[in-house]
Amino acid sequence: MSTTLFQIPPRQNTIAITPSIPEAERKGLTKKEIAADHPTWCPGCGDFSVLALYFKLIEKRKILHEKITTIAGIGCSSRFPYFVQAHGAHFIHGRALSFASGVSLSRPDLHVFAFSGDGDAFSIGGNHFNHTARKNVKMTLVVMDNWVYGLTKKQTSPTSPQGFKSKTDQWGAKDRPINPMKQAISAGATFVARTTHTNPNHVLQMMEAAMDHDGFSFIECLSECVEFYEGSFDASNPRKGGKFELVPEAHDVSNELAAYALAGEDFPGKFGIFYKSNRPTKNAQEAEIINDIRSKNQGLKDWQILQKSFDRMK
Ligand SMILES: Cc1ncc(C[n+]2csc(CCOP(=O)(O)OP(=O)(O)O)c2C)c(N)n1
Ligand code: SF4
Ligand SMILES: [Mg+2]
Repeated sequence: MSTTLFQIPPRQNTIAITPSIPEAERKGLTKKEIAADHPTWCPGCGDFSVLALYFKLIEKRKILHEKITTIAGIGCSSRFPYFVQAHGAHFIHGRALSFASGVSLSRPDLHVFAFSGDGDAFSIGGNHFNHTARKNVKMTLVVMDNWVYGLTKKQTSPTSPQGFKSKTDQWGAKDRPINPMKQAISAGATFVARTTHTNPNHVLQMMEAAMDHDGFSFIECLSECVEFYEGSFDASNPRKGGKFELVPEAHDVSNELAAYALAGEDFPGKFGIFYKSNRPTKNAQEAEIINDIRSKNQGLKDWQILQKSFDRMK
């Protein structure tokens, strides 16, 4: 009798990318090639600007198609990966960072970008935010902060200011909002920056700096929800009579306390890089452990090494 039924067929799903042109000579992607479906955001939503600048970043830095991945949770802002014609995932609410951590640790050659809303990142995903930051997993997280739950039509979010009237706080929000910059610094993020969708050059500058950072880089990007919180960021927009002020040149980005003090300024505060440090990444630390174990177990396949450690635990 044939045993074919019980044999595992060879893997069919491994795609070997063997471009005929050497990598250095390949042209980067154009916006036209990377822009996917028509974004379904409301006209005027700040998220359009963040998406356009992400395209610009990919174009400017000539990032190849197979070298970038775009990951998000759930929310208006988290629809982001739908609109990018490249590898990525629109994942579970609040879980973008756990998914992105897996991608980053298993594929260190990729630029991993995660996009979240204030609810996705700091309510349901608050736990993952803290742990990804403290572990310093290499990736860039852009939180498109609109101070409200947009997708579910106006509930109070963790960044909504006190007094904000929403469907969950009809008489005005009472809870003290979290400060994303303070939270990122204290949780251990090694790159912490702030920008706003109304200043495209600055958004691009922050994205580039974040991408070049070896570690968990976090950007809070103010991104107005014109439908449920119109005018929220006018005070930071010179075209609406507000002021956009950069982090002072004298600011020492390696000084955690100075960064914390900047984060504590009243709105609209400052924009730019608040904090940056070079703590070892989770990626580097894991790679070291893996290489060490492999070298002590030469001749064994990875699964045999794993089996050996399980056997030891019996
Ligand atoms: C487990 C789970 N809980 C709740 C929801 C409902 N939900 C979808 S998006 C969202 C909040 C979105 O707010 P935010 O992350 O700020 O994104 P925005 O829409 O404002 O960009 C909520 C509560 C859900 N989809 N899944
Ligand atoms: S509801 Fe708000 S956040 Fe959502 S697409 Fe519309 S303007 Fe943007
Ligand atoms: Mg929001």
